[in-house]
Amino acid sequence: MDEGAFLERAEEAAELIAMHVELGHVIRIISHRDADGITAGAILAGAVARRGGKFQLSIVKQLNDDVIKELAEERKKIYVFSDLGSGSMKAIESHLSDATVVVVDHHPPEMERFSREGHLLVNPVPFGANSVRDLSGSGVAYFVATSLDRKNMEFAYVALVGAVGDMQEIDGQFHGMNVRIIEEGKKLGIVEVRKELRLFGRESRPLRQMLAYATNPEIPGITGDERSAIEWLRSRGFDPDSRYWQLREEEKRKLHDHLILHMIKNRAPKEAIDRLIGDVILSPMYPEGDVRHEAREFATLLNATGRLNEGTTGVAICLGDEGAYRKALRMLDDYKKEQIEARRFITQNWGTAEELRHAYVFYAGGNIRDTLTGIAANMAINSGLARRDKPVIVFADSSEGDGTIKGSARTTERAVEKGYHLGKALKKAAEMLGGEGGGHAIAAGIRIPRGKMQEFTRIIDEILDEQLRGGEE
Ligand SMILES: [Mn+2]
Repeated sequence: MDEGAFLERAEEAAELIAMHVELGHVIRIISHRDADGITAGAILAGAVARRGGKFQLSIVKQLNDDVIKELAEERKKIYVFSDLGSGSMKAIESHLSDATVVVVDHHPPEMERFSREGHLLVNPVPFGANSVRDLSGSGVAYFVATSLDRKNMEFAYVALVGAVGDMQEIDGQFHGMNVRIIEEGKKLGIVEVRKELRLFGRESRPLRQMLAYATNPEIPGITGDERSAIEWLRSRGFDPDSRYWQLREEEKRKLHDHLILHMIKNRAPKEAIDRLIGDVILSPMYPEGDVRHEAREFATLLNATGRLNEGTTGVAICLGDEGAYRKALRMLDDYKKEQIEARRFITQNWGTAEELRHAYVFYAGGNIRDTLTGIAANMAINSGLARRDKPVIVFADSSEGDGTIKGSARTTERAVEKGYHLGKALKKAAEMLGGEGGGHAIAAGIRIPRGKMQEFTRIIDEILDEQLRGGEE
């Protein structure tokens, strides 16, 4: 990718924001509500504050015409969208024509650039970046922030938490401009990268749960079975109640070796074994055992705040607010319980999933919260309910009680390599069914009227079939 040209664009964005700060305008920040969006919003807000400016920040589930129209009614001089906006460029141009707009994002954009003066797209994709691995929304925000003031390099760790939240290192290592953020963070002494076990729970879970709850990758015979995890650990000389961070370096290495051996013996796929040990991002700003010490746990905490409509609490945590952190820990507890319920539901009812030629479609009704459909779809893949080369789409009734259903589609790198692009597929299906949809090749979402479920099932198979035959965009 052309990093130089991208950084010039980030510089332009910084100049626009700085100018509005000088004019005393409120910088209106709108960011996505996942970990990447929350960190992106926090970095931009922190940068504006450092500059002595005022900001107003909202964390939103998605950007659509209605949201943009509402924002337009605020009549702000400048709007900054982060981790979203690239898919709504035309709507932004038409509804926010009088304002300055900066879109700080990494999703594939509708157009290479805005046609309107005063509207600026900062997005690495037109410069040749891969949106799912080279830079996240928080990373784009980081480069805008560091263009405003080099001191904003102190957000390097927060930016990487966003990247991890978006699973940019899904294959076990970081790529593209993420590497540059790591280097800058290391230089400042606030980021550390270690080759460690990449399972969730390094700081907060006892080993028995770190292994038994492992979903990415799954550990054959251990995932989903805490008793066998305890047994497995004891027989190899580990205390099942200790935490990964408490192990000495040689103990960690011993654990890695045993796990890899176990995976090979149980014929786990090579890609799963490769993902097991890899880059783990830590920050010495926080003590061992603190959720914020490791990027994946930090990202999960932020995701939880977003899903519980407490995204601004997540932003406060990124900006160092201890009270917000305590509050979020309590929320995370509840959130974990819901995930376990969702997992149980999908496992017990997978028989009702409809298996098409190109996808599985599972309808959970009101049994899974609509914000957990993506997690449920990933569970179906990672626990072996679904074939890995076939996308999974999980639907649940909308919590808004508006007669719509919300679906999340998930799949694997392997399926994407075959030619599937879930974001494009759901966007097209939604257009045909009077809903809305879109996202990445590997993960996407859709909302449609409940009565259109049958029709959806029919057309999604055709759309995916078309994609494999390379017929269409
Ligand atoms: Mn993102």
